[in-house]
Amino acid sequence: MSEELFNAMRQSIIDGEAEEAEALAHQALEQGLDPLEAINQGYVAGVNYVGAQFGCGEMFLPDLVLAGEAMKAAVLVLEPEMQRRGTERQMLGKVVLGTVKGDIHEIGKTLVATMLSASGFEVHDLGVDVPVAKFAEKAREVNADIVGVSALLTTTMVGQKDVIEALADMGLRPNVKVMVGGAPVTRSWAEEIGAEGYSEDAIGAVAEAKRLMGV
Ligand code: B1M
Repeated sequence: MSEELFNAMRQSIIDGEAEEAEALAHQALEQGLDPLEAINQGYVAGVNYVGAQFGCGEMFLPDLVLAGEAMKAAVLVLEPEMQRRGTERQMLGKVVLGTVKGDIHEIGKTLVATMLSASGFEVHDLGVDVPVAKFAEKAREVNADIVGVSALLTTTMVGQKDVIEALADMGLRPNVKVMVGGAPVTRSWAEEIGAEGYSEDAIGAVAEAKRLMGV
């Protein structure tokens, strides 16, 4: 039953049908499905397919745009339930989070924000295309424990290194820890630039943030 729903979710992203993606998200909630499971097994399978087809020239930018819009519509429906299911309510730490300058990919970053906040972190989401200095300024303003930097493009990954340098210039390192992530980001890149945290997905980001807080 849920297999059928996951397939329909995947297809709604491939077709770029935001209304259909949204309706299926409501259906998943009515059936009591885990919202994160719906995202990972349904919708993400769709964006991965579109991304791969785009990568080999079989799909084009408008397809990518529509897939992104459909994915956003579904996540918007599922987010409140993800928040509600967050069980830990004590404040685990403060996280400033954003996607680097020059990069407008927001879906993965927003999922990470939702999962962190559902798990008890106070999250300050700066959005996308965030200038390097803004990460550091916000970290100082809110007395952040962790700065999370997302990058989805090979060309913008270097912005993660720039954020670490900006934090150091403001004298916030090593107290403020840095976590990086995003599709092209690897653990070895994180180590190379001196980021203490890395995760390949939103669930792992929560575990990693807890590790950095020593909880
Ligand atoms: Co873009 N795009 N895109 N795109 N896009 C990719 C990333 C790409 C891999 C597609 C491809 O070629 N196969 C490719 C990048 C290649 C590269 O550099 N390695 C690409 C490209 C080239 C581009 C443009 C340059 C296309 C163009 O204009 N010619 C352009 C760049 C725009 C810019 O940013 N300046 C562009 C634009 C777009 C859209 C705007 C159309 C749209 C985004 C819409 C939006 O976000 N509102 C879009 C989309 C949808 C994608 C794909 C298809 C899907 C991304 C996504 O949402 N994934 C993507 C292909 C792919 O990834 N398969 C692609 C689902 C999401 C849940 O996963 O974002 O990976 P993800 O996040 C995960 C993990 O990475 C991790 O956890 C998340 C949840 O599990 N994670 C973290 C993310 N951040 C983290 C932070 C952490 C920890 C974990 O700690 C802080």
